[in-house]
Amino acid sequence: MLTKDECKTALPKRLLTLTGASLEEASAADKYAALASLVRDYIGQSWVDTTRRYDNQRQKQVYYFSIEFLPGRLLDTNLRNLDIREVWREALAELGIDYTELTNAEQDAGLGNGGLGRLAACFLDSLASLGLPGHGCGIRYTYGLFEQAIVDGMQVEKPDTWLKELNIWEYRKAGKAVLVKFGPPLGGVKAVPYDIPVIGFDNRTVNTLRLWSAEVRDGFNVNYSSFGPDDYRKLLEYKSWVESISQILYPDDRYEEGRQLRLVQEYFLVSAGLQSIVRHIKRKQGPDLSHLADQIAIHINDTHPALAIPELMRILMDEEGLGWDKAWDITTHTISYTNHTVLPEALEKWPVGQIQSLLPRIYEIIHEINERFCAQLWQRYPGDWGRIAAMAVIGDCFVKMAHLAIVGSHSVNGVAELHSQILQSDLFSRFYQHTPQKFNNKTNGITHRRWLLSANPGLAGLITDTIGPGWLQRPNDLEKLLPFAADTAFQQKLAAVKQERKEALANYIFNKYRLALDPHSLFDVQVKRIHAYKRQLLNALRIMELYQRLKANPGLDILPRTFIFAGKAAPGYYLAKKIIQLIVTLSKQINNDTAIQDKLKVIFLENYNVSLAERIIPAADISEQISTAGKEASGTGNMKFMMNGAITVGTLDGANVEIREAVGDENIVIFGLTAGETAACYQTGRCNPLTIYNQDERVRNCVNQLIDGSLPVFGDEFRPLYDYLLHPGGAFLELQDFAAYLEAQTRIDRLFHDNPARWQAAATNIARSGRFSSDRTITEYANGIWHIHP
Ligand code: GPQ
Repeated sequence: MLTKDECKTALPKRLLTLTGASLEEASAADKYAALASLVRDYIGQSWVDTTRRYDNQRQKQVYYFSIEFLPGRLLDTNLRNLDIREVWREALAELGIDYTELTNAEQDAGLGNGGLGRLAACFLDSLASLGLPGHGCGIRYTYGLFEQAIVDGMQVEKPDTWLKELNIWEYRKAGKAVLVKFGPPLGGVKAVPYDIPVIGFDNRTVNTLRLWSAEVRDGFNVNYSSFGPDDYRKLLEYKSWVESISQILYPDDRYEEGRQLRLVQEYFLVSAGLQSIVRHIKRKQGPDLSHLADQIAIHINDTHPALAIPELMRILMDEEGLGWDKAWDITTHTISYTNHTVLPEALEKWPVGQIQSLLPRIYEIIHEINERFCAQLWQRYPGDWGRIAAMAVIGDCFVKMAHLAIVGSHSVNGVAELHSQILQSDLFSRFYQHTPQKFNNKTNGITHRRWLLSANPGLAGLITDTIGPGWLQRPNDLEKLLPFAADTAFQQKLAAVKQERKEALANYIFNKYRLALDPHSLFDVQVKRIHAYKRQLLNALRIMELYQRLKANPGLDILPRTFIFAGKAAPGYYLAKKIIQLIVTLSKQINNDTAIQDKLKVIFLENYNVSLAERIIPAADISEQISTAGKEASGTGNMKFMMNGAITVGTLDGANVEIREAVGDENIVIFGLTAGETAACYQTGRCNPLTIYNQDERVRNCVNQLIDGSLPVFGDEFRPLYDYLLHPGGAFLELQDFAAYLEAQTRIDRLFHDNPARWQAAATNIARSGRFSSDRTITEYANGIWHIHP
């Protein structure tokens, strides 16, 4: 066990060797680097041991393939999981170093856009913490998701230079590089793995997140001086092409543009990942791959890694000499697939010509998969051309990646009950009829270690004082809080913890934006990617309505509210950027209006990322989860808020449905059309927003403000939002749900007026949040799909 004195001597030493700085001169970033580097030493042995244990026991291992991983900062989590956080805190304090300042000096690892990438990070944490043999496989982007700044009310993007400083957590494994064969005549790209340890919670397990970086292949530099100028130019072109592959994360959330470089990234990831896995298995367990599906499982996080299917076929046939049937049997039993959305613009399809020219052999295999699949369908549904065309992997000159993923895997799951039902009854209904046994649900989860223990230490402490520490290992034990939910003393402590988090956030906001918030107002929060279907616009409209009402009647009896927004818009997503501009405009208008006596404030926080989420979520009173029913596959922010005692105002969408089941109707505020009703709206086209605009004066007043000059902007800035809202059939039913949303807000007001009921609801939310721990989710994947064991 590490002693405090050892820590106190080790840090200044390491600081000196690593950064050349003394304790007095060193910056917070230097001190962070020194401590992280010591932690890195500390886990080395457990990491090697874990790998050896898996290999020696020939354990089945899962590889989670994902184009995004969004872990955020790692130092605090790692210290905690290794159970050396307290000793280090004390040692640092005695050295005169502030622990929080040091850990906050770490750059976020932001290699993801939002929910999908953050889910992958939560899953890795749970795999390691449950002692399960499971690893991540992704891309080491030189630039992660852009940094967002708000300038003149508008989003501007700046590059995320997270690798500018040395990345302490990664180990470059040059000896484990593989060659990915594709591209222009100079052919072949070297894929170099960078391994990041994934440390389990207090269990000596260290798994691996392997991120691949593209480099010019070996021998590239040899002899080029003897080349003619044209050859030299070609070489430089090749070099810059290669380096572009792992350069940048595509910032388009749930939207696929069909860009060639993205396809290159997808193939690069799966080819490098599969080659290294196959090589490892052969080295450790011999050359016979006919039992591969019992040795490993490969999971594809959405369809971005779906080329794993033809690539594994290629390896098994072309490199290992297996025949089609055997290779197909192995491939389909190895691979499983999760769908994360039903939005049509997010469903990947690649033009045949694009795949064919970049990856001729892979295309051949996809073509053959399609031929055989269609022949099978023809046997089963003779003459049913319509059905076969709708299910084909290749159609209209496109390769449909979801179809490829379903056909080539043994398991297909959605990420919440409602979402999985929609997949079965709607989006993939024909596939469900054809192979119902493949389909299942795995409701998402979040790691309670980061989102409660670490983000909200005050609340975690209160919980442990009340029910003991068992919930850390068994999150369902949080239910032991239920008997305390109505207990006045407990409620007061809960209120005090929330107040403390709100004050901390208010301080942060004041220091950064010079805006003073009332920490006793209700913090009403919507933080997530900006997207039409998530309906930040609906939230903005009701703020406009409330503001008007308050101006008309300054004596109105409302609880003061602070509306907090944060989230990035895809750089090319015009409407989403307009929504940000509207929110910022409202904040200017409302925050400066003395007539309403500080009863309302609006703020848009820049550059939402994991570490900002860790500040905001514990401070929230109200969690806005208001997507159009049927459109949000699950949502995971909803779970983080609930676990921190916020009350959800939400539609019956995604995992909100299950949150309501868990907490009961009196502890959540549900409103709006159901998924069945929104589907009917879209189908019949009978939900014309104009009808509502004409009927409801409140709707008309708010929508008109977008164009009638009442907002403090020059010109017709918000006409596009106005047109969007009134366009028949186009919008996400904002106006259809508007009245219900206002009514939901009065219910929330009523609940928050009644202090005991409000804190009972908060406590119940926390107590029932255990089932949304990713430990539960991962246990279900491990038992139901991957068949792996601790
Ligand atoms: N999700 Cl397809 C993303 O964050 N990005 C994507 O490209 C796609 C889905 C989200 C989805 O919208 C949320 O409802 C889920 O909770 C989340 O994935 C994780 O499953």
